[in-house]
Amino acid sequence: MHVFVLGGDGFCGWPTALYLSDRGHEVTIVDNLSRREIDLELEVESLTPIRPIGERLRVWEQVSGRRIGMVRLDLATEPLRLAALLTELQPDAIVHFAEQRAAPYSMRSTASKRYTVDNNVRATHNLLSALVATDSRAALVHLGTMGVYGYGWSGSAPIPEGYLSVKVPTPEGDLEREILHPANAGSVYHLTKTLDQLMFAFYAANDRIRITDLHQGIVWGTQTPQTARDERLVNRFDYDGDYGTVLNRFLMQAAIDHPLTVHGTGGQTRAFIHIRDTVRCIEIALENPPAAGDRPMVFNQVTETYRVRDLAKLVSNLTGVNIANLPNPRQEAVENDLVVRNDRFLALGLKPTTLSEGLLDECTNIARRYRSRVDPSKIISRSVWRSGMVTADDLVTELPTAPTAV
Ligand code: NAD
Ligand code: USQ
Repeated sequence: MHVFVLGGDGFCGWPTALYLSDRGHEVTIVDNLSRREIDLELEVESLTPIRPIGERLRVWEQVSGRRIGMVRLDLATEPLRLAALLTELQPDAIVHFAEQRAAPYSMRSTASKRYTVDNNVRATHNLLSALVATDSRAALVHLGTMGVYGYGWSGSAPIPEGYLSVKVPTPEGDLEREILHPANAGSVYHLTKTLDQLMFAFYAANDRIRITDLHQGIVWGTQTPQTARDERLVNRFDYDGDYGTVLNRFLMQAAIDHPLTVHGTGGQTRAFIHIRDTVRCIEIALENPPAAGDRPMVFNQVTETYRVRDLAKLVSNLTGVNIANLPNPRQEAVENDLVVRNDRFLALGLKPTTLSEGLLDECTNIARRYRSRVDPSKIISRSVWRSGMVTADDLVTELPTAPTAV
């Protein structure tokens, strides 16, 4: 297949592009490199030293003998270029990662709220309308999020894969219907993903576009077999208070002996998936598109659920680092249960990579290796959901010296 990977320079997109290329697909990355610009704005860098995209692609060609195309294009503001690209290259499939994906960044300021909505909603709609305008036959796989369902809305009832069976009372008796699961966004970022869902429902019904929406949990880990082939192919590792996600942050914090930054009591339960499973799930989704005319197919792209405080205990027990309970900068349920169905990926052959000491170690080792790149002043999350919410002071102001090797 010729696959477009939109957002292919990012944390999930880069390893996916390499994996698909390694599996023999022709891959074209489309990315406006906005994520690298946000690093500059936040004055923070990936813990791992990611190389410029041109160098990444040259190295991949050297080590694999396979070429990946790259088009620098803003999906949100360049719909005509996008349409021209679809006409010229006629992709068989498109994987859409290209959105502003950090909930804290989306709540940081009025400008970042507007940017997140403008970027994400326009990118998705420009893509859908360009597919129609160019009569493209490409199947679309989009990265959505578990956060569209919200946390705690259905108590301990398992969250279905996208659609909920309901009974609609009518004078003639109940009508059985399947509706999109009610949207319960917990941030402006998550809100954009719920809007994406409505656009998908419309374009699948009206224009018969084949759409798969992957409701992904929090991705952890950093390397895949492909990104590990050469240091210059290393994947991103975000650790800062806006873009760093909880488990990777804990692993990085353990590597520099920084107390683990649990928000509140850590009673929040979330769904997780390792980056190696992310790339495999994308492949499975590409191989199993819905038929034209079908409603969007939804998969829950998760392998495990954990409570934040249990993750902190696990990392603390493994590494001896302390746990700090900090004021929570987010407006979210203090405690929630989470049971998620993921039968579809399992049925299609996913063998889940579960959280194991080995993998936690591998990730902590990467964090240890690049520990000198950590800026401790970027660790505490300071983007608050409502003005006036209290945030913690820095727990560490200087990077502790590295333990001497024996
Ligand atoms: P990322 O920020 O690392 O990568 C996103 C990429 O998209 C970046 O390279 C960025 O430059 C590009 N991009 C953004 N807006 C664009 C635009 N308008 N035009 C062209 N390119 C644009 O994010 P990620 O962690 O790789 O996440 C990828 C997708 O997966 C996102 O849609 C995110 O919502 C979803 N997701 C991520 C996680 C996670 O834990 N990282 C979990 C669930 C879902
Ligand atoms: N948390 C802490 N301490 C930290 C960081 C986070 O306790 O140092 C808590 C947060 O308060 C939250 C939970 O951990 O309750 C998860 O936070 P996160 O930053 O790891 O994840 P989240 O904001 O939900 O966003 C991430 C990705 C996003 C994706 C989402 C999947 O950035 O792109 O959509 O995970 S999901 O959570 O399933 O919606």
